[in-house]
Amino acid sequence: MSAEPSCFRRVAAIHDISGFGRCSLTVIIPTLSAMGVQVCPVPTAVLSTHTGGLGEVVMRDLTDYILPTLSHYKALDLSFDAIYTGFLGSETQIGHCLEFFQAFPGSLKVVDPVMGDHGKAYRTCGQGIQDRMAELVSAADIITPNLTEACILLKLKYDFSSVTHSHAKSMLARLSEMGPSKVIITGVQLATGEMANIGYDREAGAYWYVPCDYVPVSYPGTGDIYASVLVGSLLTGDSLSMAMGRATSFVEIAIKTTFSYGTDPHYGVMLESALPWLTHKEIVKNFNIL
Ligand code: PXL
Repeated sequence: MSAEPSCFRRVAAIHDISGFGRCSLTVIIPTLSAMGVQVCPVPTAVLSTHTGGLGEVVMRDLTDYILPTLSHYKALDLSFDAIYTGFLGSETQIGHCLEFFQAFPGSLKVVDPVMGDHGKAYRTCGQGIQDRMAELVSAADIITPNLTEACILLKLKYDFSSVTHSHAKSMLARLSEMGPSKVIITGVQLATGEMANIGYDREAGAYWYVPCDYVPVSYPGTGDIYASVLVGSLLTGDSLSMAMGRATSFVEIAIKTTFSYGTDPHYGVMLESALPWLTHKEIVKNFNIL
């Protein structure tokens, strides 16, 4: 049997799977698949729903699944174009992600340091996880924190309602100094009044921002969808700014579609109706120099 041609991309996705509420692996797998990228899920936990307000969650921890799975993949001599990590339930799981990174040094290492939102750390994310997440970030090539998570990583107090261009650039540069050569911060209210996703490519020496329309509702899972489109775009040839443009447009379409139906925000975005957009490969140029 021959290996698959190298133009076909493969990602190991180390995240939880939440059955209802459209976040983590339930949105990551379809998003990357629609972009032509194979996802090999490495579930860290199985939950009945996300933890964002749907009552008593049923959860089964899968920490002891991660390293034996890594051994199996090594025995099979598999390779991955990217290792992509997200919501992690414990410091031990973060250590296992570091082992995955070490086992596949040639893979793109993408860390979505899921720790909180709206200025607050998630209930499940104590100081131990926050410290260990900083270690995982140091080993990453690309990170995609939201503004809350960026503040946690930089040990900044989340007290600014808007961010000047120079402050935005300094946060991106300081996060990059921790290790990753590409840094995105999502959901930043710029001092110009625009809501934007901002990014820095250290190798290109370039700072970018992609404005997004404000919608007065927040949905779980949009960070997972954003990072998945970003990974899919980068793996299929986009530059960082193009990938940011594609990811922002797609999340915006999914959010606006969902908002137009007025559904319960806890149910997440109506990803299924937005997915066909991802199969178009049109050029994106909705990015600006920061
Ligand atoms: O989308 C991030 C996420 C992932 N996994 C679980 C979550 C959340 C956000 O709330 O609860 C279980």
